[in-house]
This record gives sequence, C-alpha cells and structure tokens, in this order.
Amino acid sequence: MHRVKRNSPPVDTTDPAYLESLMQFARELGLDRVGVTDASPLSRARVALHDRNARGLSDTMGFTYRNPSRSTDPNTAVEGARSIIVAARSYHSDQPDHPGGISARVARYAQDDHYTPLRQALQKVALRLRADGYRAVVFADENNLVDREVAYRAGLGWFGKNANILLPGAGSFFSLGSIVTTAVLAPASQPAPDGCGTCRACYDECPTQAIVADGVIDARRCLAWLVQKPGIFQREFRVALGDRLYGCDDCQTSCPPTVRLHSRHHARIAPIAGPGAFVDVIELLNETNENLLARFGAWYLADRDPRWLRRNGLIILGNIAPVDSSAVENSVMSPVEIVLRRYLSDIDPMLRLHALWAAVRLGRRDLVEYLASDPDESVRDEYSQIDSIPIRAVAS
Ligand code: B12
Ligand code: SF4
Ligand code: SF4
Repeated sequence: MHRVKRNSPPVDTTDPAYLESLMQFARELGLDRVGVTDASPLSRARVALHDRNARGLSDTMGFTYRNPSRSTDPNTAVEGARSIIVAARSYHSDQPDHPGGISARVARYAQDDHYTPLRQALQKVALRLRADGYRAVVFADENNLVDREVAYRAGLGWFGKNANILLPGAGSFFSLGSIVTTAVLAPASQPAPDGCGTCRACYDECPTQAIVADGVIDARRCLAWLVQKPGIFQREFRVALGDRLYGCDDCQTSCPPTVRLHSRHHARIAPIAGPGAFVDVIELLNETNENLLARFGAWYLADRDPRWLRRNGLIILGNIAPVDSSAVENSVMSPVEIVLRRYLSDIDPMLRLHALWAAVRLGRRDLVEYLASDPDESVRDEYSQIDSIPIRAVAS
C-alpha cells in the first residue's frame, strides 16, 4: 500500500526508474498506452479552437470551444502544473449481429460506460503521485483540456485525417484521459509518425462530407454532433442520419489501420452493461422519460432531456421502418402507425414536427394533413415544405 509520506520531501520523479514504475502501474490498471508531455500551453489547439469558432465550424458546441484559453492551458486546470500523463484505453468490443426489426445503431464509444474505468485507473495513478508529494488531477472528456492534442504531444498516436488520434499498431477505438500534475516527468521525445499517407478513405465514407480538411471537422455537418445538438434536426441531414441514434463511427469503420488493427488488438469483450449496440426504436419511442434517462443518462443529452433521443428516434423510424408497416392491416393498426399517431399529436411541437417528417417519408401523408393548421409556427413551416420530404415509397 502506497501511503502519503507526511513531512517527507517529495519523491524525485525525474528518476527514469520512477517514471517506468508509474507507467507500469498504469498499464497494470488496464490503460493500454501511456505517455507524458510537458504542461506548456496547447498553442496549436488554441489557434485551432479560435479559428473554428471564427469560421463557424464549431457550430453551437460549448465543451472545449467555449473557453479556448482555459481548455488549452494546463496551468489553469492545475496551478503549477509541470507534466501531463496521457492514457488511451480501448473501447473496442466485438459487435453483435443486427437484431432485426426497427433497430437504431449506437456508436461504439457510447455502447457502454468506458469513461468510468478510464477515470478510475487514472485516479489510482494520481493517488500515487499525491502520495509522493505532488498535485495531480484527472481529466477525461471534460471542458478543461483538449485531450487529443495532449495525446499527440505525449507520443501516443498520430492525428488522422478524420481528426482522431490513431495509435500505431492499434487504430483509433480508444478513449483518452490525462493526469495534470505538478511532478516533473520526462516527456515523450517525439510525436508518433503519420500513418495516413495517401489514404483518404474517411473523406469518401463520411456520409455528410463533414471532413473539410485534414484533421478538421465541420461540426455543422458532423452526425456525431447533430445527434447531440438540441433543436430541430436540420432537414438536409435527416436522410443521412440513417439509423444512427447516438454517435457516428463511419470515419473509423472506413479507416484501414483502425479496421485492420483493432481486431488484432486485444478486444475488450466484457459483457455490455450500458445502452448496448442497438436500440429498438418503437420501444424507445414508447418509453418513459425516467426509463430513457436510466438507460441513456450517461450520454450527452442537452439539459438532460430525452426528447432529443425521441427526435432522433422519429427520424430513424422514417428512414428504416418498412414502408408498408405503418399501413392499416386487417383493421389493426401497426405499432409504427400507433407510435406515429401518438407523436403527431404530442404536446411538444418539436416532436410533432419530426413525426410529420417521418410519416410523410413513410408515405403516410394522410396522417398529417391536419397539421397544416397546427398552432405552432415551426410545425406549419415543416408542413409547408412537405413536398420536398423524400418519400421512401407511397403505400398502395
Ligand atoms: C467537441 C468534441 C467532439 C465534437 C467535435 C469534434 C472535433 N473534431 O472537434 C463532436 C461532437 C463532433 C465529436 C465527435 C466525435 N468524438 Co469527440 N470530443 C470532443 C471534445 C469534447 C473536444 C474536442 C476538441 O477540443 N476539439 C478541438 C479541435 C480544434 O481539435 P481537433 O479537431 O482534434 O483538431 C486538431 C487537428 O486538426 C490537429 N491538426 C493540426 N494540424 C493538423 C494537420 C494534419 C494533417 C492533421 C491530420 C491534424 C492536424 O490539431 C488540432 C488541434 O489539436 C473531446 C474531449 C476533450 N475534452 O478533448 C472529445 C473527443 C475528441 N471525442 C472523441 C470521440 C471518440 C469522438 C467520436 C469518435 C465519437 C463518435 N463515434 O461519434 C466522434 C469523432 C468525430 C471526428 N471525426 O472527430 C475522443 C477521441 C478519441 C481519439 N482516439 O481520438 C475524445 C478525445 C474524447 C475522449 N476523451 O476520449 N467530438
Ligand atoms: S463522425 Fe460521421 S459525420 Fe462526423 S466526420 Fe466522422 S463519418 Fe463524418
Ligand atoms: S481513413 Fe485513411 S486518411 Fe482517414 S484517418 Fe484512416 S488512415 Fe488516415
């Protein structure tokens, strides 16, 4: 047991043996790759954040974009910071087969809570640094630090053209986290070499052309942001959303090194306790807010409001429900029609609007005519554009 050595001078962390034992400890805790960078400001990331804010590429995102001076200065995060230990932890697991039915997809990083074990492991390493006389604070996916930039500086991986950090020999299905500490530790001597070369597969496979330059994502087009963004889902991207309920993996599942290497890399095939890889859309749309938060509460939901998931679910319904499944059969309403009717008369105009789109896309214009005189302007506006909704097939 490592105890706090009160009144004893801090341990000499510049000794290479100290760093090696700390790294070893981190790896034993399940962190796949660990590296070190110094705590100087993240100048490149600061310029990028300001630039993307100025060009509108960050859309309405807050996160690290809200206060670039803060998120790129480790000394604001921890006064007197000298070093940052950066770790990558795999979130790869074998993907289950499609369960059939009207099922929405969840991106790999969101299928389970991968941040808690990452943070717990980092906390144990931080505890050891504190016991040795230093301040040490853990950050993982928070607003105070740009995780990819410190990972790059710590030599963990290269910046892919898809903006992800790819680990040599292992790809990009990794979450990143850090410990900002006052201890002086030897930083990585050089960054990992670029591994993209002439490949451009992620550009080609991105469903919305959101990669606008090497390592630059236009959040206004990126489905991973649009599924989180509150408000009306932009009409332009509703068809491209396909069956994605949360997150988008296409620029990684199309990435040759990630695809090739992640299966070779030791897979984490722990039973999935989180939301899972697929979500039954009808169940989602019939679920209570309490149950939705119990299952999906770990995700970023603006104002912790599950209506954004219902919105995504309605668009997915329009995109993937069998076109004849909403029609009346033998005088019995199908589950799709029941759920559409429910949402077409929902008290929330934002949900009525997306239900209107889904119904028309499924060829059920007959269900929505009365919304032409909806009391809410946004619903009337959606109705006024009804002829531009791409109908999958008209029910005969
Ligand atoms: C905001 C955010 C998003 C936003 C915006 C993403 C973005 N590109 O900025 C949205 C919601 C779209 C998003 C999506 C995703 N995210 Co995100 N996100 C974040 C968050 C909170 C901040 C990111 C940030 O500050 N970006 C700032 C910009 C300026 O950085 P950048 O885009 O990486 O730009 C750098 C490069 O352009 C590079 N660069 C400079 N010159 C050059 C030149 C070349 C040639 C190249 C290639 C690069 C390059 O320098 C820039 C500055 O560092 C971080 C967590 C955190 N606190 O850091 C997670 C984080 C980046 N996200 C993560 C994940 C897993 C994802 C998704 C894969 C999730 C999913 N499946 O849906 C997608 C991937 C989308 C994509 N292709 O980027 C992981 C990334 C892990 C990894 N291996 O890289 C992070 C680190 C969370 C974590 N702690 O694990 N995310
Ligand atoms: S996450 Fe999806 S939408 Fe965003 S850049 Fe990658 S492939 Fe494109
Ligand atoms: S798909 Fe190709 S270009 Fe894009 S990140 Fe992967 S290796 Fe790089």
